[in-house]
Amino acid sequence: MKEINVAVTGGAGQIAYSLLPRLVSGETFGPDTKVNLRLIEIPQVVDKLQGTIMELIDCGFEQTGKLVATSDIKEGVKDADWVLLVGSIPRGIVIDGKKIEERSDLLKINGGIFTDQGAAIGELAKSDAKVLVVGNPANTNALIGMNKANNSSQQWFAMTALDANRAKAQLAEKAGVEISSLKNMVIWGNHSPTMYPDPYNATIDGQSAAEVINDSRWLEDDYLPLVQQRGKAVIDARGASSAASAANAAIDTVKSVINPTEEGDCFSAAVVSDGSYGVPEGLIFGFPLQTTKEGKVEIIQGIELNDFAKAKIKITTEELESERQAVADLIS
Ligand code: NAX
Repeated sequence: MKEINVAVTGGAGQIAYSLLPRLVSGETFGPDTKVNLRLIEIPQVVDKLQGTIMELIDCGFEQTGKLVATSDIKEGVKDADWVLLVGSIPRGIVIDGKKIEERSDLLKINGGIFTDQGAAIGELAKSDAKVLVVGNPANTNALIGMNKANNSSQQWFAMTALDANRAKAQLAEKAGVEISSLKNMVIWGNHSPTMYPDPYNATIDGQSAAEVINDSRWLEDDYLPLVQQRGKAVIDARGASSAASAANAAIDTVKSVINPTEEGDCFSAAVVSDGSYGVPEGLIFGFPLQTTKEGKVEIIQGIELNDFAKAKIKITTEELESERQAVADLIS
């Protein structure tokens, strides 16, 4: 069996609990790949990972390789093929007596984490390592990590697949079709309420989803906020943020990156902008992506954007620009 090394931060968190078994079960990397898993946590929590490791052993998957728990990011990411950066400091936490509510404070605090993690990945992970940032604010955390890694042969992604899955599910429900009829769902921009889930370029059985639904008022006034605020709606209902669906989206992203994209489809993730679609270079931005047969992940070109889309993309671009400004000292 082929062997790969996968590192996951936030290993004792909610998302990881759903994610980890699926990483080592053969489902994600295939039945012929043994997965050595490094679980990374903060020192206060790292001991708990022994319980997770026991459970993973008890699953009895033949694809499960060596399981390691560590609070040392360098040990965790050494020779990693994949690094899933799930851990981060949530909004609302109290640090030094101050409740962290402002996005700018959150950016700075998490920025500190992602500088160290990025530097370790750039130095020690494999030269062709793939890095998926899940921890919020995901795009700007990825921006910081990627800059500190300073290793252009590695590739960084921030997760927008959960938004894409939510966006597809809502369109399928409205149109009364199976979710499998939905293709080409693009989440443009930031993984935040400014994201633009694009119903005009999404297709239902090959036809524009917007045309099939034929209700622009619903699409623009109801659908967009529904997708953009879905994370909050889950928190309000469950009393905790999305975990199983977030883990599922992380698995979807990994599979999308390692398998060629079907003809006529795309997948959603945020990657570094090369200026495509007028997005400022260097931002980590949600684009339509495809993986070629040779295994290269590319931004799909030539998608038409109507005025509504352009206005929405402008808003999310401006937000990402202001986030970049807020962490300028961490990426210089
Ligand atoms: P939890 O609070 O359950 O778990 C986070 C874990 O990360 C904790 O165990 C914590 O100790 C650990 N951690 C914190 N700093 C760390 C560090 N420096 N190194 C290693 N581990 C560290 O959160 P969970 O529900 O698992 O969510 C994790 C992150 O995903 C949050 O930032 C959350 O906002 C984000 N999400 C991102 C989504 C996306 O689509 N991109 C959707 C779901 C989720 O909201």
